[in-house]
Amino acid sequence: MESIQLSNEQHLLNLEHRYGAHDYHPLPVVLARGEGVFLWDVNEKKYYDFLSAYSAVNQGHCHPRIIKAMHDQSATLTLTSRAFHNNKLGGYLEFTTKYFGFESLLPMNTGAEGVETAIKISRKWGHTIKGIPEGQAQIVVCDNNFHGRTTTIISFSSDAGSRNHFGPLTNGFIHIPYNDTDALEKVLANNPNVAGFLVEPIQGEAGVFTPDDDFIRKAREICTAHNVLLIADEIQTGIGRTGSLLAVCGNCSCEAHCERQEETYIRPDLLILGKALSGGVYPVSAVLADRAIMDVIQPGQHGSTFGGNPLGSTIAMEALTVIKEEKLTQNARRLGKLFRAEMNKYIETSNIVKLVRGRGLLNAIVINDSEESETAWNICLRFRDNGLLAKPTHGNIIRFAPPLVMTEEQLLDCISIITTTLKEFER
Ligand code: IF1
Repeated sequence: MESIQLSNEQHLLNLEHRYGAHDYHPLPVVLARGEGVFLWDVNEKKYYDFLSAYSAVNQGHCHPRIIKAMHDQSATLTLTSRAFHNNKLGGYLEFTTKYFGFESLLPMNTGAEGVETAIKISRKWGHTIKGIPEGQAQIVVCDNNFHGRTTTIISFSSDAGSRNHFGPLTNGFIHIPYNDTDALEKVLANNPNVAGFLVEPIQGEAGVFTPDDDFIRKAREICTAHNVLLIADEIQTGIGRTGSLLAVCGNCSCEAHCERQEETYIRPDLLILGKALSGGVYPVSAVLADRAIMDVIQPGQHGSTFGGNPLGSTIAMEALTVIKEEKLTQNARRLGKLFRAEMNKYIETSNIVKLVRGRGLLNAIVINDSEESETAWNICLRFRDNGLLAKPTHGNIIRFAPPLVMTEEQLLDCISIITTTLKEFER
């Protein structure tokens, strides 16, 4: 039986290679089933998922409540387009705007569509409300950002691989170093045509760079002082991942699951959500803003075929309810502290890991080798052999982002797998 299963796995890999665009270099594993924090490959080998589909599966794979919501709605009505109203969108809009504390929501599908939507809203606000000369609106972005892969978004990417040969690039973006509010102040003080500042509260793809604790608060103050929109891309960091409902909440102390009773809550002008907004079950993204900003968009000026469909609306409401009712944000905060504490104990005696960093259950380790080395990749191959799936972000950095439903016992088991595997690479 073993030989037939192996050929099945190789057959599936061959199909991908032969018929698919080669736009990824996946870890060599073919997955067939997921439940909670676990994945199984085509040979029924079981793994802990330590990537969560890049933080889209915060609620765990195939969460029964979300699957039931999807199943029931998918047998009733999936899509009407926005040419007509449907009976789920209104409830979703009310539920989600109140959940995050904004007056309105523009529903889209992928994260990149959410970012593009926020760019369009900010530019139009700049031209029609702030009074920036038509076509001159600028948006400030950070070096080493990741906001998606459309041609406008890669126009302001620092990553040559994401940007090269895709020109002509979209103009209107000004780069500053990440975590540098002096640079932000300087640009905004000297350029009246800036409409917005687009920022990840923690830079995920760049290698889980956590900025200074007061970075977002200072950015909020500077944007307010210069009448510039603060645009928070929480597609990867949001919805409980960092131990706060939103990473812009910072290290607030409200254990009441971020009901934002804390004055520390830093409120962006535009909030972009995606990924775990649907629990990884269906593409759902959203841009939230108050009316004074959102209403620059009038009928016929923006939208999408699937945006706001009854199936996605239903799924997203259940996915958000699961986060709150199962207290997954608090779990992420508690287990994240445990993870970094245990990893730091190991690092004290390790010569293969330089450091661990992150917030909540969005963490990364930096491998003590050059960015060009294969060490991080080889470590992830051995993690796979030992029953845990993770993948390097850039070069020598490995991101660790398990589903937020993980238990302490499971996390300690994963830490054992991680440290035992890393010891194989000790010099
Ligand atoms: C890939 C990275 C992560 C995101 C933030 C917007 C988007 C993403 C902060 C766009 C998407 C995904 C895209 C996926 C891999 C993954 C990724 F490695 F690309 F950079 F997570 F870090 N803002 N991130 O993280 O959302 O359009 O994909 O729904 O493109 O390889 P999307």
